[in-house]
Amino acid sequence: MVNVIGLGYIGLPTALMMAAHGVKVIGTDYNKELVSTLNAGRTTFKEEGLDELFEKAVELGITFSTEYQITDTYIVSVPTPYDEESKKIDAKYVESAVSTILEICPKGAVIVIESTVSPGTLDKYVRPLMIRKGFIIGQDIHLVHAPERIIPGNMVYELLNNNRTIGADDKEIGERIKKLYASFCNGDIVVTDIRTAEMTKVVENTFRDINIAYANELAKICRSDNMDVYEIIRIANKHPRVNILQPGPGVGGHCISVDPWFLVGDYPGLANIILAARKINDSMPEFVLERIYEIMKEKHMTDIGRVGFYGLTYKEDVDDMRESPTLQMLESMEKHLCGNLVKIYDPFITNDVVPNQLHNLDEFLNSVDLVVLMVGHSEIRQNMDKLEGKIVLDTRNICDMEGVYRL
Ligand code: SAJ
Repeated sequence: MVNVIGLGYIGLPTALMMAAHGVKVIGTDYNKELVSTLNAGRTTFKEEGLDELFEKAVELGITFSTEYQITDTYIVSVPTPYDEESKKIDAKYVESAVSTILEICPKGAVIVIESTVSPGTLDKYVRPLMIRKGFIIGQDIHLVHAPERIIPGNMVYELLNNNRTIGADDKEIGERIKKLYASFCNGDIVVTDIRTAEMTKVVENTFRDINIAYANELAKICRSDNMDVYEIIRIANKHPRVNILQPGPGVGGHCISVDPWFLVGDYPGLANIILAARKINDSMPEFVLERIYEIMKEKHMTDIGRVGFYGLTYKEDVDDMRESPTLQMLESMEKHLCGNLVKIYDPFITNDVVPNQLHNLDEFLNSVDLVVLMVGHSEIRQNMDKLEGKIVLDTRNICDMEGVYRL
């Protein structure tokens, strides 16, 4: 039996996927409300294919609890934030999960850490916990790192098909855990050591952050000299070895905007491109605000209350708002005392989280003159005609209406 600890954006789909493929799984989370929602037969966030997977997993016997279970395999999938000041990982959730497991686990149990961690975290924070409690690692307890790689918006497909990395001290244990993941994963599963697995995961997300930063920097350069960045990227990408990503209003989500900081925090002075990329991506919400003020001036608009932000989530067709560029813009506007004036709408956010949030697309559009497209949800892509007659700032390059403003 596998006890999955942490039933968030990664832990829940992973637990369901294993259960749907015949593994006996109990999912544990300290959040009572979340556990009772799952036990009442409802998923806790929206994701393509998740409800179907949930049904299958429940049919095959998955259960959810707030209690840790006595079993031989644990998968830990808890948040790993970074400390804003030191830029280093804050491993408190991993430490607390591992400590609780150590209270109850039988001799020889395997603890698999799925959460993304900075290189060296398991050595620095997890092993000492085990040693302090008198466990002999490799005998009484085994440690594995199996970082997740699934992308929100396509999680179910990617769980089934992505290649994976498993880091273990002991090859035999690594192979055992590989077998567990192979119960559902069709991709290649590479077994390596823990340190390499930790570093590889962070390096992957950093690669994407740097590439997005390049696109964002190009957007700024092209804007300064009145060139069309999208056309330039489109043509450049016809080169067989060029694949530039898309500029946008900033990098949100809890992965790409966080993980590169681990390298900056741990290798100050060495992580130079990485730091520059982070700064460029973090500057994008402010760049969008500047574009808004420029457009308002050009259109002789004086009432910020007639500006509307379409999209609160960090990217399209997900309901996750963590590190969302829209929230960052609102925060910055609050400092200038106008953050509570703009209208906001997002079809994926049904509860009120910010002032002036509307819950209907037509009502939202009727209440504004300038629409800032912050997120390219399918809803707006399918309703572009509703933007006719509006001034539009399209930060995602999804609207081909005449006269639309872009980054
Ligand atoms: N973005 C752009 N331009 C682009 C691509 C993305 O501005 O061309 C923005 C998005 O709008 C979003 C942010 O970047 O705000 C990040 O989105 P994403 O779709 O690139 O990635 P995430 O954060 O949803 O998921 C990433 C993935 N990592 C990589 O692709 C290397 C995923 O595979 C990881 O599992 C996930 O991080 C994670 O949990 O670590």
